[in-house]
Amino acid sequence: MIMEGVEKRIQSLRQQINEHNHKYHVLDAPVIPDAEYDRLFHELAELETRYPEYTTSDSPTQRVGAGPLQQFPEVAHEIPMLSLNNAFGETDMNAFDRRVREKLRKEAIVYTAETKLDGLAISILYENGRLIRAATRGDGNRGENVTANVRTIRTVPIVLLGQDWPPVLEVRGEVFMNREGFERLNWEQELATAKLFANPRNAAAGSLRQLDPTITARRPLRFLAYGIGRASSIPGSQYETLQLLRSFGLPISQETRLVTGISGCMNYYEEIGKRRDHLPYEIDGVVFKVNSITEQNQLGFISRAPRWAIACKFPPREEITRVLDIEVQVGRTGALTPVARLEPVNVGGVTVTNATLHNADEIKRKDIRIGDRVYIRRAGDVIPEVVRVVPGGRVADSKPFEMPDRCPVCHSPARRSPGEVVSRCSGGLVCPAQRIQSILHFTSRKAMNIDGLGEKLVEQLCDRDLIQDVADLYELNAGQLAALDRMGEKSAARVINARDNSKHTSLDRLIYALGIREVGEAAAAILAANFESLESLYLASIEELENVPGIGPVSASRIYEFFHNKENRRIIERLRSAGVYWETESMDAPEVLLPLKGMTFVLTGTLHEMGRDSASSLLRGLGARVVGSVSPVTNFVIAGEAAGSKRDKAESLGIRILDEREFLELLKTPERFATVLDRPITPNNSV
Ligand code: I6G
Repeated sequence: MIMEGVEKRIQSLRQQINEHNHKYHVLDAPVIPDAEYDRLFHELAELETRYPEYTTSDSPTQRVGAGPLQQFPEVAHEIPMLSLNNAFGETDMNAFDRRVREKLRKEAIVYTAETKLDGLAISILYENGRLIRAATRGDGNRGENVTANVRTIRTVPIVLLGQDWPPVLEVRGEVFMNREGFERLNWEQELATAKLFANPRNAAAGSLRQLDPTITARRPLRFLAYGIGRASSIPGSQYETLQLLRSFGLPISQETRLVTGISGCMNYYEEIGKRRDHLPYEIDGVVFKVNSITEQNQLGFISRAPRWAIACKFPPREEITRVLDIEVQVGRTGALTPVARLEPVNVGGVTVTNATLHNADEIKRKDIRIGDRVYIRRAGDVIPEVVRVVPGGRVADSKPFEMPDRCPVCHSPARRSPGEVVSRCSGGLVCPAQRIQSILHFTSRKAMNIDGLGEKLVEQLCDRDLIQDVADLYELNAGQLAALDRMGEKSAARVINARDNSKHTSLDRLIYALGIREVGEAAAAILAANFESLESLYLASIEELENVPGIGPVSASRIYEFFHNKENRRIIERLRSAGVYWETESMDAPEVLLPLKGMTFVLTGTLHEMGRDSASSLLRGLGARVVGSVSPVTNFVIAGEAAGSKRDKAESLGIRILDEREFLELLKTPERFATVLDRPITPNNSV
């Protein structure tokens, strides 16, 4: 009698725990506090210890039951685990849909649309609602028996919920790791100085294939079911199949939809493509399946893939290649950027031979060396970057990379200001690497506005040594220009005319045209308004410059440095001698150029592209207040990498937080900061 009571209690506890497990791990919606769950679990474990005769392998206490294996036994799949044919865009999808329509003689096909996780396919066999075997796909006919490991995955039920399951049910799906679990695992691996995993897929595969299930149990593996292999009965459609699996407590993707025809498929593909980076797990495409099982049977199989399903892949965006060399490039502003020269590799349809390494800190952090095998990423139109080193492939005598302490082009000293991540050439207007860019900046519309002097022309002028610096522009004659490629007398005359018209300018335009670092249009206007002549700017001390509202300490020292460089002053004097003259009166009132006036910013964390100091001066130059702590009057918090408590505080106060990419994007048109304040920022960062 008492024993009957114990057995009943054990059964009731198991049922409650299974249901709570499902609510917690699968539905993400726990209904009892953790402490209450622990209490139920302990009570069950205690009863099973006291009455071992009632312990069964399907008890929730037995997830990690088995000891380590020597090797995984082989499993034969009664129904082979096939693969899917791939489509790489709309043309392939059209062909697939046409084949299906022709074979079924139907106008429009209803498909289920699902995400294709980047994980490992497995088969889980349930008999009478109990998990009895799990196997990897292997070669499709034979896989490895990984039952003990799959039992440790919290989202896989050991006992199915409800009573309506078919007595034999083979569930198929994907084992994977979500991004958060992957990051956490690698962090733990790093702490334990253990091998880091290159990506979530490798981490999932490595974790599932552990001979010791106690190790797998500690890994954040998850499972999503996508179909049924063997079963004593199945529903009439793929969509109903998924709903049925869900009712048994099995997790299915929340992104599953029913779509009609090719337009339905392509809309889904595009929608998921946009949200891809925001999903909690990595996917490499979407899968479309003819929804009706009768129609699936009519279509059948071709070689080793169903004719009724297709995986429509996203272009791969990460590929592996080798770093052949690391070179340092010099940009217009003198920024030294290390660039990896790569063994050519195709990333998402584009051959990549170079990738940015950003700066010395990034190289050090990722420990990228010449000869390393690396992952290359290309996201949209951005410059390809080296994401990380492939573990274990390093050549024996490789050395950490050192940034040069001189500009590789003009050999002027390279400087790195405190708080900045970028080193810069101090050569200013004399550095040939900065020449073409600085001339183009000088001629640009908002600077000297010399129409017709575009990139191709400036390149030719520099290549033929007709100009060395901006002052040489005013020495050019029409004959020299007319002799250049794709130039005639008429176009040459037009350029000369525009050049001559540019001679009459304003002080703010001239200051802006000089391309002083940290001095954009707004700062140039502020300087022109405060100093009225170039001479008084030459004479200003760093302190005086710093005291100008809108000019921060970093800009102040850049301005000071620029006007105290003899070569720069010589160029300005040559401009003057060539007839360039400027009104001291600013043409544009500075207020107009202060789009961030009245806004308060806080910068926190590491900003990789421009550094916090540069960002502050830039913001101040645009009229913003930059302060050190977050308060209810803060308008924006710019959160770089490893932003901590300031970010948290901003979150709690509901203040706009921008990451570095969003911030840089907005800086391109600073007027948009005001618009962003009025509306939420879209999750895909397309501000
Ligand atoms: O590898 C796969 C991933 C996802 C699949 C699959 C799937 O459906 C969402 N479905 C089938 C039928 C197969 N492989 C064979």
